[in-house]
Amino acid sequence: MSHMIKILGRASAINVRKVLWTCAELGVDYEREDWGLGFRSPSQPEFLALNPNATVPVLVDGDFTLWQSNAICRYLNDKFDGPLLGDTRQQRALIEQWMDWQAMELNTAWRYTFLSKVRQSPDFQDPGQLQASIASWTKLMGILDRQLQASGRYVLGDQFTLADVVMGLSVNRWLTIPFDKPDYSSVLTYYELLREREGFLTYGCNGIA
Ligand SMILES: N[C@@H](CCC(=O)N[C@@H](CS)C(=O)NCC(=O)O)C(=O)O
Repeated sequence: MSHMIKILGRASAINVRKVLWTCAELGVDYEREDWGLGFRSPSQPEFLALNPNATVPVLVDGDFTLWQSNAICRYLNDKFDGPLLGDTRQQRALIEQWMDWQAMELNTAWRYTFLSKVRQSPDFQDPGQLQASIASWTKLMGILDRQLQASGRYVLGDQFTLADVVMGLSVNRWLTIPFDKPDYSSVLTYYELLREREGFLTYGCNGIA
């Protein structure tokens, strides 16, 4: 019997929005349950049984469960034979390279700044650590700016891929948190390009968490 994919996670969360945007690009129907900040706690045993990290999103596809937003996006593209992971093994490897970079390098860099300036968490108000976070985030966005300048359109050229879904959310975060930033003109052009996509307007450039 066919069943509908279920996505667990509040729609305001940056990592949930990657998955919702991916579904929009692929035309996939799903049910969504609100879990996380302001909703049911992911620390409840029922949720921990699905994701021991107590984070959103989680995908449930029948008796199959998956966590880690980027892995979920790739799974959805594969399951629905989507066009978002390139046509060749090497294209896919490069898309995954940028997705991993986003998850590991970029996310790590902005975390302190986000918790300090957006969440205003008292535990993240050390000026030195804030400066270090801003400096490493800025350096990485410079790498992205140069990549976009070289590729000329999307992260990997003319084709929109999952690298753009995860990067689009990151660029939105970069632009929405106020502090002195270099004028990365290719990043700004890229943001305007993404804003031509319905899925980005709906899921990519809203919310802050
Ligand atoms: N690397 C994980 C990170 C997941 C994560 O940190 N999710 C945040 C929301 S973006 C979360 O669950 N926060 C706790 C909450 O909302 O209660 C992924 O990409 O799925």
